[in-house]
Amino acid sequence: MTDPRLSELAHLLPELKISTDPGDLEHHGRDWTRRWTPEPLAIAWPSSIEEVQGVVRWANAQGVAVVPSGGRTGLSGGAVAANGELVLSLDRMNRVLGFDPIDRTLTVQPGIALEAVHNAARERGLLYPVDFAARGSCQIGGNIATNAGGIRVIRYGNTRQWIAGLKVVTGTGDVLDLNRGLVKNASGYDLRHLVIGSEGTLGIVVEATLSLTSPPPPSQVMLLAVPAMDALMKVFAEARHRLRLEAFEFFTDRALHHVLAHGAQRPFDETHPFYVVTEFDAADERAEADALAFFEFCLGEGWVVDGAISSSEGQAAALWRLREGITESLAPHKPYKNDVSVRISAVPAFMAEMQDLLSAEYPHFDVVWFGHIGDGNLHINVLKPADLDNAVFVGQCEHVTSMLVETLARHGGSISAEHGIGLVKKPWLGSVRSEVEIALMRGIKAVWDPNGIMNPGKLL
Ligand code: 2HG
Ligand code: ZN
Repeated sequence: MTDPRLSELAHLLPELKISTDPGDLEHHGRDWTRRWTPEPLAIAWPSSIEEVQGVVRWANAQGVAVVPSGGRTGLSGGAVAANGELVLSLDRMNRVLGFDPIDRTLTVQPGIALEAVHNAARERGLLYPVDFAARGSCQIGGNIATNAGGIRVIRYGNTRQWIAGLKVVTGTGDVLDLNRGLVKNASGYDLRHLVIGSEGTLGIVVEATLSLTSPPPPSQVMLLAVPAMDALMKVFAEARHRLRLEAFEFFTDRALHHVLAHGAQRPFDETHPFYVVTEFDAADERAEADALAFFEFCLGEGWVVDGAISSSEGQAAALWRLREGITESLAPHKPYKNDVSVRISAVPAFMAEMQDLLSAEYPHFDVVWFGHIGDGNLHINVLKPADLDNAVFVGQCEHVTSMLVETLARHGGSISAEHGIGLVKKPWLGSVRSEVEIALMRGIKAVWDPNGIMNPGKLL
């Protein structure tokens, strides 16, 4: 350890695992964004709350910035360390600490993978319902820090809804024990909710008590081919009316093109402008008959032109793969990602306006739309043309983002629906938050983290 600051840290916390190995710095210094070159000072892997606290106190004393680091599956640069920060990895704090069947809560350390939380809940006959494609790699601490959403928000809401208690080490190194699993607690500002979605800028989540719920009845998955966006919204309204939805997602023909090129199986002989993947309760024959009646009704109205329904878990997984495989299939094309939201009813007008702007200004771009349309949350990935210089591409994409911002403003939407602000969307925070709001956010940060060591440069 040649850096005297790190020698001091090793001296203060002799059990703390620290690395300055170039491979570790490279690996842990970035998330799924690839725009910044990782340059952390070191990586530290605490294994207890006391060690996290010790690191934060050391960081304050030494003036070293700390980047909290989970599964690093984020898409907004929230876990990038490109300025000599200490990356504080929660990988070693990955255990289930307790379960209470009366409270129906699971208490976990922050470094546990979302999928392990799902499994732990299932083993106890219950469900932790927040879910998305990165479930195997992302960690619950990161889910909380970003208030992660995903594919079942339509039924269960965002991560925020499932956090009954939080232990947090603040930027001053204090440990807070927030809400302690209480269902009711009318005692002033709910600091737990301030931490949820704060992107590591206020403190580090070191323990979470998660609410669990009853597992849903058996479900079915339906894939629908849809000729137009207006029709898709009618399908959505009808589905919400007739079925008990778990998910309602969409993607375009361009998205399907890339997933198929990546090895997924073609669902229909013909191609169609839009596709819907929807999952709904199908507990008995009556529910299955309702689903069929819904499909036939949509077909009769001309809102849907083809469809497939799962009759086994394998088929359900294959249909989901068409939607969940999109991000991975786009990755080789170095996509510039946007994650926006508008009111559900505003989706068709918003999309049409954006598509007009894009085809007028950037007709050569392959723009892939998909996402959680049942939440009004659209992912817009612009793929880099192979022959275009990367810096020029990023510049043009930032212009696309400005066009998005203007169009979103007309529709009262948001430039970040579920991926957070991080580094990527920071220049546009002012498009969704007023000056007064941002000043309040800065004031809050100054209280929680007076030396500005917690994930500096992200969000604010
Ligand atoms: C999803 O919904 C994720 O699949 C990733 O939020 C979206 O890759 C993206 O743009
Ligand atoms: Zn998403």
